[in-house]
Amino acid sequence: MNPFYITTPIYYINAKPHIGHAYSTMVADAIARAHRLMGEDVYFLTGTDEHGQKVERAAQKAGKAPQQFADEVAAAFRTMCADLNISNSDFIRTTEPRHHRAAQALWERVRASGDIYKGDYEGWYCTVDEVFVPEKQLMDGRCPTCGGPVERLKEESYYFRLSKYQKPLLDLYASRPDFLQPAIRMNEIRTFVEAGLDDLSISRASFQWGISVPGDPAHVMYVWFDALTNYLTALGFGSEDTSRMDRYWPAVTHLMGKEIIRQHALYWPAFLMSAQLPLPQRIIGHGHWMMSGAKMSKSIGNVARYQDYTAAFGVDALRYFVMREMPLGQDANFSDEGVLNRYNADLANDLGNLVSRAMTMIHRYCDGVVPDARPGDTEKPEVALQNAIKQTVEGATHNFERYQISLALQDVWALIGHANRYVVEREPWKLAKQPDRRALLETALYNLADTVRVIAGLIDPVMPDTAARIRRMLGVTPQDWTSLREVQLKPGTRLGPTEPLFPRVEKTVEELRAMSDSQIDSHEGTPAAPAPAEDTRISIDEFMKVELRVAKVLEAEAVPKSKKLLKLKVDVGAEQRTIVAGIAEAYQPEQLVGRTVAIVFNLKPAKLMGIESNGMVLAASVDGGKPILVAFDEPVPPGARVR
Ligand code: ME8
Repeated sequence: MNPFYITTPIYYINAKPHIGHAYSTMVADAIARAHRLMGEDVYFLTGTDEHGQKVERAAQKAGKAPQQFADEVAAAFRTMCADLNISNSDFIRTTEPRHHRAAQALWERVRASGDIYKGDYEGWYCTVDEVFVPEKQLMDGRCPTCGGPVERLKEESYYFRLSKYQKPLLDLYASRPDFLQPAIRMNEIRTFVEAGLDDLSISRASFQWGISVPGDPAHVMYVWFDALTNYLTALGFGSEDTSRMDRYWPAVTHLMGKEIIRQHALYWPAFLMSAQLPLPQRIIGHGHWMMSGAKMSKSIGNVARYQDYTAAFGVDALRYFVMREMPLGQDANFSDEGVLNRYNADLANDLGNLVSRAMTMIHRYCDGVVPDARPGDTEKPEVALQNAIKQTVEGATHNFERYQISLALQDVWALIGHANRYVVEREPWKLAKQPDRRALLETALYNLADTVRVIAGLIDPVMPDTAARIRRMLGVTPQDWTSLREVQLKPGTRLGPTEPLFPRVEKTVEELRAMSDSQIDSHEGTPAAPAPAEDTRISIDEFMKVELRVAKVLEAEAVPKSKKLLKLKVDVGAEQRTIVAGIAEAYQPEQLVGRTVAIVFNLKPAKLMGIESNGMVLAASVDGGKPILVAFDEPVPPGARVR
């Protein structure tokens, strides 16, 4: 079996995990699971990065000793892995003795190569990113990466001869163009290295929370030297047992957010070259989840918590959303509307309906036993479906190999769409009423069941629990991808009991938010350090992007089966619109007709309970109370801008 080693970044423990950390971990998990299905011997590492000034300060703020603080927050990351069904082989913490040994062993090897010397560092440091920032890179006196404040350092420091590795690094990038993906990142890093490299300060003497420099305990290692080594520690580097090192190094894929590519694609290979160790096979930098127009970040505090989404939609739905929504390398927007829409459209409608139809009809028309495909197989719709299955297996597995999970899911959803259309085309419920067409009915149901089997196999890395549930309903066991197409469903297989996969969520985004607000407290096991006070105010330009306008309610009616929603027809001056508002508990429809309200005019349309809503009515929300509509002091004509 081919060895395949996949890593996530190890996360800083200055605050609890958010969707960004959950994302990298879920993607790495899907990649690990896909490679297991490809028949490879997978080792999958994640963990926590626990040293450095940022963590030391967060612990101080929380009034705790760093180790105690680290233990508490690291536990939240470990819990995240369990919560999200992550199949990691190991969870590494940089405060563990095995890691101290490994980092010191790497330091010794680098020193033995003559690449470490002592000097004085004077310059700027960003504690949020734990990076030294050259004066010329400052932006308005702040960190160019996170925009946070930098501080002046003047201390004795050990240096790594990074400058010596400029040429070897450029040779590496030239000889292995797929070393770093996507390609755009490779271009950036190459340009950066071409501009020349300064030696890198790799120790700090002004604080304590780190791994001591061998032979000089007044210094702790620069946290990135320490952190990057974790990828070797987990394989037993620096210990007696080198079996995992021999097996999995360097068959490694390092996955991370694009903001830490420099450390991985530049520092890390340079350290490894110096230590005379083989270089990683591949580095993949993914994009950022944005929220409210900025990168979701614990330092800024604009974060979404994975727990709110797994509670409302389930773990697999969150895994599906993030992996479908963010194409490799690109940024994507995280929004409640996005999650809700994808859940109802892709999971409840497309996938859920297909599986439920296939199962229900086999139970109903064939006593719950998979029928045999009969003559009729050669008819056009059957051939087209067979071809679609073949293409999807090839396309999706190829996309998984290229780490293009979003594209792989698109492939699978195209097949789901095809199968749903096949049902409509064959109309098995009509065939069931015509005994002379029994053979075609059985063929259609066999084909559907077999398509569902393939779909379960292909979604397995992203939605392992759903795949297992579908297999239980189908009465089959897991299959390697190598046999997914050749080994088909056996006629005569007895189905298991049918269960609903993704019941539609009929709640509005506002209702879901209200639910998650009330749950937040129960998730706060150990208190995280408060995020450093950052300026989250927006500029007038940003505010002006939101078009608030006056509207007059022309009609109002209750939305059937919803306690909270009202459907409004409003006059906004130049046009009339339908808006669905979550105010039914506070207002009767007849109270609203003729009333003037304020709305968000340029909101993208959203479907609520099947009704397209074009805008949002503004209301005050008081904790635990009902919404109170915004009103105007004097009559204002519909369409007037509010600013
Ligand atoms: O950088 N969108 O740790 P960290 C997508 N300890 N991914 C995000 C994200 C977002 N908005 N925010 C965070 C560190 N991530 C170092 C790493 S590795 C040897 C040391 C994910 O806690 C993404 O993977 O700041 C990003 O690279 C990582 O969390 C940063 O986590």
